[in-house]
Formats: sequence, C-alpha cells, structure tokens
Amino acid sequence: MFWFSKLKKGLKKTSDSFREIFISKDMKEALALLEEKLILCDMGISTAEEIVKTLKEQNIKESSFLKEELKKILIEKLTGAEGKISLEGQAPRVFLFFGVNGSGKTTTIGKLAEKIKNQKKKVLLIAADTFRAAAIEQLEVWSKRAGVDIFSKPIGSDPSSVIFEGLQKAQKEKFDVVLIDSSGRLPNKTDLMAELQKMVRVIKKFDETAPHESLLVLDATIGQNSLRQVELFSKEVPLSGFVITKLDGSAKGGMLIPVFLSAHLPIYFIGVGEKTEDLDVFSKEEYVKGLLE
Ligand SMILES: Nc1nc2c(ncn2[C@@H]2O[C@H](COP(=O)(O)OP(=O)(O)O)[C@@H](O)[C@H]2O)c(=O)[nH]1
Ligand SMILES: [Mg+2]
Repeated sequence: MFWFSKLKKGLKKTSDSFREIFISKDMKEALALLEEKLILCDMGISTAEEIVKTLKEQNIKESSFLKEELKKILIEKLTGAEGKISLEGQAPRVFLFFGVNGSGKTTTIGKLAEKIKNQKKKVLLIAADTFRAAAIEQLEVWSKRAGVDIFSKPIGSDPSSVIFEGLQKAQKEKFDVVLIDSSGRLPNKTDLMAELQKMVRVIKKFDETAPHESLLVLDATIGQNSLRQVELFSKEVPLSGFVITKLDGSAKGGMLIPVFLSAHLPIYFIGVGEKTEDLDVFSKEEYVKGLLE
C-alpha cells in the first residue's frame, strides 16, 4: 500500500470525527463543532480557539471552503515541523533514541535500520536498553530481519558502557550509521536522566559533534500527556527532534501540533503500524490531508 493511504488509514480514528463538520449547512454550528473536535483530538485548547477565531474572521459561507481554510491554517502552524536525518558527514553517524517504556523506540529503530540499510549503508544497532532481557531480544529480532549488526551485553549492564563498547566496534569496523536504543527505565536505582546525560557524554568522547540526532519517541495514543515527557526529557538532554508512533491507534492524532509548538523541534518520523513500511518521514501537507480529507 502506498504511504499516503497507510497514513490516511492510520489517522482514521482521528479524522472520522471531523467528517460531520464539513457537511454541516449551518456555519455557526460547524465552527462550534469544529472547536470541540479539535480539542477532543488533543490539538490543545488554545490552538483550537485560535483556529476557530481565525476562521470566524474569514466569514466563510460554505463548509467546503471551511475545510480548505482549515487545511491552510494547520499547514501554516506546522511551519518548521518537517525534519530529515542526514546520513552524510563523518562516519559513523550516531542517532540516539529516548522515550518512556513502550513509546516505540525499539520498533522505530528496527524499521529505520532496514530503511537505512537499503540505502547501502552499514548499520549497527546498540542495545543500551538493558532493563529487560526482552528489550535486547526484541532488538536482535529486528537486526536479523533487517540484516544489520547488533552490539549488546547481558541484561543489567551499564547502558553507557554498552554504548562505549558499541561505538568502539563501530569505529573499528567502519560502520556508517549507529542507532542507539535506550531505556525508559533502569535496572538499578540510578537516576534515569543522569544516565541519559552520561550516555551523551560517552558518545561525545568519540565525536564531539555526536549524537547527530537525539530523538524523543512519543506515543500518539497518550495525546497531550506527551507534553509532560517533552518537558522532562528536554530539560535533561539536548533533543533534536521527535518521532511520533502509533498514530494508527490514536483518536488523539492532533497531539502532533502542540508537541511541535511546545519545543519547535521537527518531527522526523511518524509511525502508523508495526511493520517497516509503517514508518516514514513526516510531511505536514500529507498529515493535514490525511486528517481532513
Ligand atoms: N500500532 C502501532 N504499534 C506500534 C507502533 N510503534 C510501536 N508499536 C508497538 O508498541 C509496542 C511498544 O513498542 P517498543 O518499540 O517495544 O517500545 P519501547 O519500549 O519504547 O522500545 C510494541 O508492541 C510495538 O509493536 C506504531 O506506529 N503503531
Ligand atoms: Mg524497547
């Protein structure tokens, strides 16, 4: 299936709620309903109010125009929200993935490993989520599926030492790209945020321009609650952007907008399912079309 139809299908839970607005004959009613639906899909109260205010000022007569104007406003709001990772520059390129347990880090890394390998790059996965044995095994499964190498140590190992040794391997064996899976929790009582900072320091010992991307992975099904995670993580580690997963399971697909506006960091990838082809780069036009058409 083509990406756009996947995205559209994924966003269905969110987009379904908009349908009745655009067939409404009464514009006042349509705008009131729109505000309610924007809030319900977790676009944020202030954003919803602002959008409806702008639309009211335009004095639109037909609901079909309403959709077009709304599209323009949403695309405009997402100015700067598209991001692209660069595989060029001094190798290895190091990409670090953060996020709470279950947000979709390992799955995202697995999908990306395959995509990057298909671009003829030598990819190494580093299993620095040493909290659960299953997390390491899950990354091993993805590495086999993608046909890329993995570096791991036994469960409970110090995540930063796993990264250190993994990067030594990457340098020695001339890998192009390194994807690092981190933990949302730790096996010992160490403070997670302190550990994440340590990971970044260890990476900088190899290349002070690395990590080349530090991406926070967010689960769309929790909607605006992810703003709290953005705040928490960005206070402790320098983030460069977001990955939004599970847009397919969420009726809160509007959350992407407040997430972007909260930090003004780009959204690099979005996930709409569990397979490799269910991940792609974020396009604001496609997203807004998927949401409203
Ligand atoms: N439906 C759906 N499920 C996803 C997506 N991304 C991840 N998952 C699932 O979410 C669960 C947690 O993902 P995982 O990668 O293990 O999260 P981690 O703890 O952050 O590494 C797994 O069952 C994944 O298959 C997505 O885009 N859509
Ligand atoms: Mg994981």
